[in-house]
Amino acid sequence: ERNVTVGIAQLGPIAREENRQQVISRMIALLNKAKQRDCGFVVFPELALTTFFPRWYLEDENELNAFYEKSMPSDETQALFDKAAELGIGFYLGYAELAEENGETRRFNTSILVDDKGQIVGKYRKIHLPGHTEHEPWRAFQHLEKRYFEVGNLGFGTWDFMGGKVGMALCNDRRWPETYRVMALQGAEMIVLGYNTPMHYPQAPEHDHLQAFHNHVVMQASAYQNGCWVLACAKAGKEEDCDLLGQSCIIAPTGEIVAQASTLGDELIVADCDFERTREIKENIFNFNLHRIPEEYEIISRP
Ligand code: CDT
Repeated sequence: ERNVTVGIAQLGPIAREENRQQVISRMIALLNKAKQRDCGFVVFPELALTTFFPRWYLEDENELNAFYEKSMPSDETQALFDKAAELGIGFYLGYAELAEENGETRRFNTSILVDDKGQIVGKYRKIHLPGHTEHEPWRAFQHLEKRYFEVGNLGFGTWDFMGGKVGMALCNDRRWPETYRVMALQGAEMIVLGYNTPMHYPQAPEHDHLQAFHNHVVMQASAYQNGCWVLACAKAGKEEDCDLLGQSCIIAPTGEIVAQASTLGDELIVADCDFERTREIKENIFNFNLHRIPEEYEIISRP
């Protein structure tokens, strides 16, 4: 048995005016609850430290930059790292990253894995960026991820973490089968992700009522098809004027949801995840070595 007790720390809405310290105190309250329930690993959402700012067209660069982290941990985020290390809990955290690389300023939608001693052991930069680049006033709200972030340049990785092989993704990545398969081919047993998903889809509002279904259908199918645990954490509820989907969940390698949030606020859900359970699938129906026919999939990797 290779078991980790996982807590998904769903966050309710974060107001535009809420500062890092306020958000981090909410996250620390969830860490304390997680400790009471014996969690060794806690998952926070995508862009967990701020409101989902890509919903606004921001022309003032200083205003935009205020939503990004220039270092991790920083003076403001150190308290989260310290508390988690004190409690002996590892965590996944999504945040907006402002990086200097080769003398250039770069922006990424990023997540990290932090071990139970407070050390960053893995980093991922979101690859599938949804939305648009220019201001589109016809929309009820903007979704400017393609303006505010570059496509991640770190690939889909996996890390030895909490006794298993763990991979990371962010929000829109979870809708794409390639995300999971590329990690599963590197041995991933658990795929961890955070999301901010508006209930309203401006391009096809007739799909608004399907948001919750689409969220679960892609993740449950992908957990099963890759024999992986999937841990999914929402930022939920009415954030500024935008309704965000909740339904954070823990999905077993069989595709079954074993725990699900039932509010749109700050909420912890917990489940025991045994990495060995991935074998039920990986050694049988989706035994890659025995049953994949990769020579027939070549078109998938063409641009
Ligand atoms: N954050 C994020 O990636 N959200 C998208 C919204 C839908 S497309 C505008 C998602 O895939 O949930």
